[in-house]
Amino acid sequence: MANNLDALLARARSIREDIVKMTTEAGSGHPSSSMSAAEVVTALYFGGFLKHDPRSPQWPDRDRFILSKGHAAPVLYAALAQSGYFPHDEIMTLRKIDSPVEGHPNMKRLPGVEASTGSLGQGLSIGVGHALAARVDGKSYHTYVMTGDGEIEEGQIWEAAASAAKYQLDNLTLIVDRNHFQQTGPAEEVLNMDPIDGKFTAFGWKTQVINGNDLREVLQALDRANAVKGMPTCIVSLTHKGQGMLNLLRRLGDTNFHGKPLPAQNLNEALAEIAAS
Ligand SMILES: Cc1ncc(C[n+]2csc(CCOP(=O)(O)OP(=O)(O)O)c2C)c(N)n1
Ligand SMILES: [Mg+2]
Repeated sequence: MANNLDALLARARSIREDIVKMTTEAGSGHPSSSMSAAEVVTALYFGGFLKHDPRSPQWPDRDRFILSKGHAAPVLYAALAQSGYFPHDEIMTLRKIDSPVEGHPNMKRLPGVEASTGSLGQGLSIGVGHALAARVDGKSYHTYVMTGDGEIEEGQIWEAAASAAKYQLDNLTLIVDRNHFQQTGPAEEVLNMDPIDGKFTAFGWKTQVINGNDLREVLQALDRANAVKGMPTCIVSLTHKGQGMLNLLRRLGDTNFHGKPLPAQNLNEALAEIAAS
């Protein structure tokens, strides 16, 4: 387990490096939104949770991961490329004309992308559909969805939450990336959704609140989610937007840094901070 944990921590660093490199090269994108989610995505793709086969992206029995906060596409692209879904150097074509590595995930153009997302609020409904389909088809795959904490202000999230509880979807796990910021400022100030876990509990979900930038806690939470029967699970994942380059963001005077790539002159500083994390 210790060796495995070290390997996963190295993987999370490598994913963060990819995130800052591809967004700086693109000159646009959402590195801070991507970096808060690195431990969860690392645990899913490399920690043994997602049953998947990069050589067979449409394998019917695969587990699904739906990145509902589609603007955090770089964290998904890094995980998919490092898993072998497409050549790793393609991440550097992010947001370039004609590249399938689009600003938001496009399931029609890139293998491994389960849903075309970016219009916030839709991914949990898609996840409910997959989870219900698994039941209808008699399959045992698990569906994971990640939303942002600002994103859960969308009404469609709560329609999906009510449906998932009604149908007792214990094959569905939602991770809310609680990084405390959304586009225009602190999430709690724009529209306070606290208590997030209390709301999901009231909707009939099993809930957990964890430090989502602590890989060990993430692994334990995903394990516990797998053991829940008769109801869906929501993991409120307390994270930092820009985790891995927080010192740099503080120095730049913007710890939200929403939708901003790092300027090229700050890239090496970010990479050094990631390497030391
Ligand atoms: C329906 C919809 N409205 C607005 C936007 C523009 N938008 C993109 S990211 C974002 C903020 C999302 O905040 P949060 O869910 O907390 O994600 P974070 O970037 O903090 O991970 C907004 C408003 C969008 N993509 N979709
Ligand atoms: Mg947020």
